[in-house]
Amino acid sequence: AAGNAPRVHILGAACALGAPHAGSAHAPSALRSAQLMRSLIAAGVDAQWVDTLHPVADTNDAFDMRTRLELNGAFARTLAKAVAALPAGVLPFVLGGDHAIASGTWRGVGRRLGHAPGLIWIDAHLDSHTALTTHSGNIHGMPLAALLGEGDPALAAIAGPTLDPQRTCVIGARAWEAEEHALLQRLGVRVFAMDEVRARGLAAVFCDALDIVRAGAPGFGLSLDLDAIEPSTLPAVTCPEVGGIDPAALVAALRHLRACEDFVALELVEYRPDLDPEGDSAHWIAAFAAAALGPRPERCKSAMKRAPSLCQH
Ligand code: 6HN
Ligand code: MN
Ligand code: MN
Ligand code: MN
Repeated sequence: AAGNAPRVHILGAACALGAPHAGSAHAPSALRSAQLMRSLIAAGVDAQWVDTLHPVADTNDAFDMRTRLELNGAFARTLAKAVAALPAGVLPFVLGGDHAIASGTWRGVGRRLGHAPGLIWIDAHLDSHTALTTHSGNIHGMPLAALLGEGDPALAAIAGPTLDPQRTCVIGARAWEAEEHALLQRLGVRVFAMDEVRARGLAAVFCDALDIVRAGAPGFGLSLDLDAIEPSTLPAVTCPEVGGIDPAALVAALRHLRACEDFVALELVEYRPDLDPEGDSAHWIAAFAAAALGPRPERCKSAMKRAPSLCQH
């Protein structure tokens, strides 16, 4: 691989205990044997699959809220520890699983940095319920609130820094309940809803998002919930919502991350291989990962630290 390519360590998080369907638990094994690794290596990414973590149970069907919180919290704690233990200098790429795993991933990333990372959360949803406001009872609707320190301690008090709402933003939201929207507003998290993405274009919104998450402290990450993408092109997700992000536009936006030396971790969640018999969704997943993780462009090295330079060409 090229000398300026980040070293990527992939961790599978084979947990669907936060979702109403168990299919996303099989995403790591499906993607590992599909074109993901080949496509990363072809893109010049120095990627190594380190481990795949498994939860103690396969489905959340039978569990009450207390048990769901404890089981998802236990998995997230294990994941946070595994992320924190990766060697210094590598870029963690966490592959879910449903989005509840994020409540562990970003605590672990914060432990590596020694402070809260900035975080771009690309999602059709806001994932900002607590156990007291949830309508569905599904834990994958809660991880962003938990990372911001809100809700039950089983999810919200995992070891590691709490996110700074001023350095957190959501892109692509189009389906939420009032309580979770009110929480993000109260905390001051910027939400680039799908209407705004459509009106201004993803590139412009993504540049604004980079400015938000890169301000104030070094180190930011991206959590990509695949249900943010338009489901007629990427249908293999647990909670599809019509009117999503164009996948080609997302590939173009993600390429900007290559020029950011302070981009420190990637998470990709909610893929359901059981809904993807032809591998069409897996093809897009490989394209997103290669776009975000590919080698840095040599000629841009001197401008790497300057976010505005990304947005003015
Ligand atoms: N996800 N707001 C809904 C709920 O069940 O609380 C949807 C959550 C979806 C979560 O896709 O990561
Ligand atoms: Mn989500
Ligand atoms: Mn979602
Ligand atoms: Mn640009």
